[in-house]
Amino acid sequence: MLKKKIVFILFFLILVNADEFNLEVSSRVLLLGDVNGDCKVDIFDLTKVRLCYGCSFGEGCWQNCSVADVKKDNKVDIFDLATVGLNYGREC
Ligand SMILES: [Ca+2]
Repeated sequence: MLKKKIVFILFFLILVNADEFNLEVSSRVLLLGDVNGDCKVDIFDLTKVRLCYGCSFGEGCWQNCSVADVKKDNKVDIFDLATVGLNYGREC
């Protein structure tokens, strides 16, 4: 029950902040949550965000983790993780 509440709250926060999400189409990201650019949101994307969790712009990890910043706010945090989770299973 608590997990459902947390997921709902995260989903609500994402909807509230939806205008902040960068949905631009670049050569690398075509699908929101597709961190590795393979047109699928799957365990590999979730793992990348998990491994980069807490990394932010200016840190040494940023070179490898900037792709995990799905929300494009210069940090890899719960919103990036939630975005991948909410889009999990989607394909281009
Ligand atoms: Ca992917």
